[in-house]
Amino acid sequence: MIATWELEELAALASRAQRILVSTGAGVSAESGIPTFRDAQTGLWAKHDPVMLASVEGFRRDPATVWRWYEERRASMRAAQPNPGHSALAQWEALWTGLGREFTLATQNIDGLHQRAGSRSVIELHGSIWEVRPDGGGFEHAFRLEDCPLPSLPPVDSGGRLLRPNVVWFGEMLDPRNQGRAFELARRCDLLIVAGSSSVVYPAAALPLLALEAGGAAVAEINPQPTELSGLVHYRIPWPSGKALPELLRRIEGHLA
Ligand code: BV8
Repeated sequence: MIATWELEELAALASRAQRILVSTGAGVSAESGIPTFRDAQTGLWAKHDPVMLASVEGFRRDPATVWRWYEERRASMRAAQPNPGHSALAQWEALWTGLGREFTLATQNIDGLHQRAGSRSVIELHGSIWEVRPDGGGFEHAFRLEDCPLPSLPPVDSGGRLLRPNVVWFGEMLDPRNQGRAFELARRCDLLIVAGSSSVVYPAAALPLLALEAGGAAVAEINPQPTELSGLVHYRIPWPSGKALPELLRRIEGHLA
């Protein structure tokens, strides 16, 4: 199987990497039972119009409906468990930290499953479904609100101000601290892996392009389906991340032994 040969080459290279950036999308949480956005049958966007729901306009127009959608997702994310792909990334980070090397995760996912699996160095590019902030307030006003179900929809703060999910909606800028750090890591890394992303949504999708442009990194993609990025990467592992990541880590450990 071609993937095994590429996996072995990637593992040998990864075992020598000093600064790793892994960029994850909804596909990494798919094996935890959380629907991705694009899968036609189960995709979130198949049933809803993301611009209607994951946008400021949609929220301002009907905050209760948007909150019902987020409440539904909070419940399914709360019930979900990290899968072997999440665990392998957490173990890999611990291994690299122990070796005095750098390992950072930049995720488009808002479910918090990377942190529940034990990952520490996580940049939540699109925010967190477990955080809220006053509508109109900046990222610095965010705070955790993990009650599930929420006491009232839409939730308000003690001053009666409407609260919104602390996520990045379409047409909104990312938290510049997160975007700046992820972009800087993409330019400096010597290995960038994109796992479980259709690489369609920007600026997150720019990370592998920045690494390729900087010229110092090997770039790999883990995705059962081809994407816009597939033709540009050095390694492509067409496996589910729950299978590819543990197998990759096992081979890396073999090279380090
Ligand atoms: C911004 C949080 C400045 C909310 C999300 C035209 C061209 C280029 C860009 C634009 C454009 N027009 C507008 C834009 C900008 C826009 C954008 O990129 N649009 C796209 C659709 C073209 N971006 C923005 O608006 C961003 N802000 O740019 O600000 C600006 C301002 C104004 C105007 C212009 C620019 C903000 C984007 C953030 C939106 N928020 N989420 C919430 O979740 O509720 S996006 C959301 O969808 C996710 O966070 C994620 O980013 C995206 C879905 O992507 P994926 O995670 O990749 O998931 P997807 O379902 O697509 O793919 C899953 C993949 O997994 C598949 O490939 C599948 O094969 C694979 N898979 C499945 N199972 C597995 C698997 N892989 C491995 N293992 C498995 N088991």
